[in-house]
Amino acid sequence: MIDSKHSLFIFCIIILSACTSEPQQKKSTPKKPKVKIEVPVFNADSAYQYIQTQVDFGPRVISSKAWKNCAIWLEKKFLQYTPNVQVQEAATTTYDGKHHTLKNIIASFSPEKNNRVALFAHWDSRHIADHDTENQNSPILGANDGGSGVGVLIELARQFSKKNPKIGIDIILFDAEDYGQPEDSGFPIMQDSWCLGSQYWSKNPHKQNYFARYGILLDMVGGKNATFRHEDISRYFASNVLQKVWRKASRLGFGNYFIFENAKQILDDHYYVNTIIGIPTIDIIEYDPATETNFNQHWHTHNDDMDNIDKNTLNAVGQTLLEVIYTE
Ligand code: AHN
Ligand code: ZN
Repeated sequence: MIDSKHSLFIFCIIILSACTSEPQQKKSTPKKPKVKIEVPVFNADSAYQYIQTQVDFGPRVISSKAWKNCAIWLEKKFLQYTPNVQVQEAATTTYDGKHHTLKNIIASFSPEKNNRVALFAHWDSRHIADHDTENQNSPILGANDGGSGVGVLIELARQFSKKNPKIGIDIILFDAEDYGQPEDSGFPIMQDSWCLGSQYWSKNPHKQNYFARYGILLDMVGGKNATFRHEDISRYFASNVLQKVWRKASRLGFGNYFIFENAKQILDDHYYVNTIIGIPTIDIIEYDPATETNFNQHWHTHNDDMDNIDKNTLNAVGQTLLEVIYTE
């Protein structure tokens, strides 16, 4: 029999030995070895330079000299990173009754894969400065509006060529997004006057039976202190993609750019991609609830130049996209 005095003694011995003995080996169930995914580092300097090159051509208005030269440069640039580059051409008529041949520029990575994501931007710039107080009838440089999305996507193409993502990617640069009919144009109202390149591509994708799991459109992603919100068309068609992208952004510390707030609907290329070809697509677009236009004060003015481009914003968007793509 062990009396109470002895049992206390034994208890103390056990406690003491527990305290002094070597730390016991943790018994843990064997885990799957976690493969750390290496996500490349976005280079905002290179994205910035790609915007500069576009702006140096001048305003990229359909059929202009600058537009032609920029198209050649974009095609050549993508060919440095993938052999699968297509320039899709189509006849189009703008609201002012002019006839043009638009060019959508498409770069594909791992075209044989079925698991694909599409990345979009528009590469044209607006033919007028209808929100400026001066020279409203001359075209704008569109460093942010047009140039920034393209600059980020070229840098992504460079990254894909260095390290192939697991999924297939298509980068699609739409033409004639920004040739929309202004107020008081004097021409009869034309429906669907914006986004001519994306309307054409959505009806005639570059590949038969083309499909992607989801799409991400970049529009005005280079402005200083830009904020991006959950735009309403994106929310309706692709709220899971919004969640995925915004969560990645905040985990990377870009929560000051990617705000978890809803925003009004914006008619942009993603509208036609969602409604015509049915690829769930979001728009990452600068949105300021406090301004009249909901964009920044340079929007559709001659101040949309390189002074308006901030590498920190390019980095927030570019690094977030790399994180999304390389963790798929
Ligand atoms: C309209 O203003 C109709 N849509 C905004 C889409 C846009 C214009 N993005 C760039 N420029
Ligand atoms: Zn525009």
